[in-house]
Amino acid sequence: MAHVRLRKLLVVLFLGVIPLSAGCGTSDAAPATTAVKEITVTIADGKVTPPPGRIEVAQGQPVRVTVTSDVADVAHVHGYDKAATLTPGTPGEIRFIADQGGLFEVETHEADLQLFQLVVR
Ligand SMILES: [Cu+2]
Repeated sequence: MAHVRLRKLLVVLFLGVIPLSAGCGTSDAAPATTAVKEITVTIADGKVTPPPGRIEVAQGQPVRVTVTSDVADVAHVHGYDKAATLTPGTPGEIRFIADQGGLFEVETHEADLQLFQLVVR
């Protein structure tokens, strides 16, 4: 008797898992609880605003980095290896899901400025 019940329970659990894993393929249908972390940085006269510091996000959280520079440059998120070409005065955008934990430098390659450090935990 106990065996039969356990098997039924396992079947129910197994079926219950399927809809969750099927939803993983669509990255733009993020769960409603996972708000996009918006990070906005401005570069003017070689200065970064807000001043570079650590910005924490939750692992799995979608991140959108918007960088506006007064000179042409490339913004780069290390580890995730995502980059955006910056045209003077036009915001460049980098979007990704913070799915790897750790500390990642975000910088520009021409002016070699650190924009911030992304902490994913
Ligand atoms: Cu880089």
